[in-house]
Amino acid sequence: MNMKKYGIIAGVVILLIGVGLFSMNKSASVVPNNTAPSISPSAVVNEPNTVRISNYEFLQGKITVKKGTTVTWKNEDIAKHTVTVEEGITEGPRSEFFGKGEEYRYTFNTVGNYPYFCEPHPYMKGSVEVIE
Ligand SMILES: [Cu+2]
Repeated sequence: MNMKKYGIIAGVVILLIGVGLFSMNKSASVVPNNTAPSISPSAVVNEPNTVRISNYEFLQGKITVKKGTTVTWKNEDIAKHTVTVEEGITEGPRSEFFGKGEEYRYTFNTVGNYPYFCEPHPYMKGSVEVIE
């Protein structure tokens, strides 16, 4: 190798380092500077003994209430849902289909655990634990 070749190689290496540093700077400047607070779902204030149904989910999936408490399920989805107690449990919530903005209420008068699901979407599950 002669000195000219070394010079070209050195030039290419310097060029590559330069490109590398440039792209590093570029990616660093892409860091979002938008720090405006976004409203997270948990920021929504929940009424007591209320289960919100949103995005095919019982948001307060497990709740514990005292005997005699009326629980309200609020559907915020466009899809219609039900609140249906698991098979084999004689008491418990058994709603009709209810749609967006509609509610279903059930009063729990017996101590126990009440797992429930949504009839058209059985993967939607929740439970109410009723204590003395
Ligand atoms: Cu459903």
